[in-house]
Amino acid sequence: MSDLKLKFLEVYSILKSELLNDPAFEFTDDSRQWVERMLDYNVPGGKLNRGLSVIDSYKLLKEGKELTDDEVFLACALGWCIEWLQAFFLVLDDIMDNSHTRRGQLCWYRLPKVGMIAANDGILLRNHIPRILKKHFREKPYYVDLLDLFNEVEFQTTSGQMIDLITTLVGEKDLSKYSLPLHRRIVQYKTAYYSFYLPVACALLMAGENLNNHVDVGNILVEMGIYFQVQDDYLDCFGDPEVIGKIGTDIEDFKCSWLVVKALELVNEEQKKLLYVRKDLSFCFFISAIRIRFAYPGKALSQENYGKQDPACVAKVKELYETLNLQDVFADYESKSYEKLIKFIEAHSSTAVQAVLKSFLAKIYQRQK
Ligand code: DMA
Ligand code: MG
Ligand code: MG
Ligand code: MG
Repeated sequence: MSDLKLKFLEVYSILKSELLNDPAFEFTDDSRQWVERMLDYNVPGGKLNRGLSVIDSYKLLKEGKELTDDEVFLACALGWCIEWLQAFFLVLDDIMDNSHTRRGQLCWYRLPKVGMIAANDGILLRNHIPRILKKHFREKPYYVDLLDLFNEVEFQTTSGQMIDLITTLVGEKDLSKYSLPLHRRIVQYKTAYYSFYLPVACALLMAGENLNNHVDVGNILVEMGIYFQVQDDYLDCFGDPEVIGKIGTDIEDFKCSWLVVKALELVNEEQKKLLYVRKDLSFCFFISAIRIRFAYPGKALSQENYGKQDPACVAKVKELYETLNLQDVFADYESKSYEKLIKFIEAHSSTAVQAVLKSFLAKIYQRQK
């Protein structure tokens, strides 16, 4: 493990112990144990890319100047605030997406002792962030900006999650509204701001910068975040669960995934029917289905496969994705996105900023997890 990662994990232990001894709450042994177990289960087990990015970015912005111990600690603490934010979103996202595993273990809410206590644990994780910020940043000139930044990004992410969820509403299941612009809107809000813009914005604030002067950096980071979520959508279906640490649920959940959007662009009428049956036809379909039901009792009623829990339906959708060569379509998207992002980055005036952005892109290009 790199020294930086060791240092980062050391700071996790310090922040955790501060939270477990927060004088604003009278902990009992039971409650302290619960929170400790909940934190260890949900906060540090990921790739830590977002958290570590704060320190990397801050270093690059300081252009080679050695960081003081205090600066390293503060950059780590901000990195952990992002990891806490991520843990908060993931604990709740897994409930809402009916997911099974996360980071190679059962989702927190799936543990028999936890269940819906996970909903409150998610809120608690979110509440830890301002407590960390207050303890370590209250006296900093950028404290208010930091609070505001976390609030803004949390609002954007929650709004993204909202549109991710309401596009799948049962009763209105209709794939014809799924398109690239809708997909882009969802992933920009639910993923890009907190995963890409936030770490760099934290580093910029620490370096004394005004975020209003860095809108261009933000735009590039948002583009990168969109590319990152397309990868996530791809890996949901084509990734190895052993490697990504989670089992995909996008097909079952009727998600507006990049894959289904691409599939809809490429299907013929026959193949489209494998995914869904159009709403305005569904009454006719319903009548004929009843006829079929009478004629052939026991026969399946529907040929729709997208958005169904049945593993046989999921397999049909995956089969269609393979017939349509979506792996190749994705590989093409991936290399084109890379080229486009490199061009954006190289157009930026600051070489320090270019270095930050290029190091980010290198970390995610062709990722398998
Ligand atoms: C997740 O989107 C977004 C947030 C804000 C957690 P997702 O449900 O595709 O993520 P995952 O595939 O990790 O469940
Ligand atoms: Mg999810
Ligand atoms: Mg989700
Ligand atoms: Mg996903």
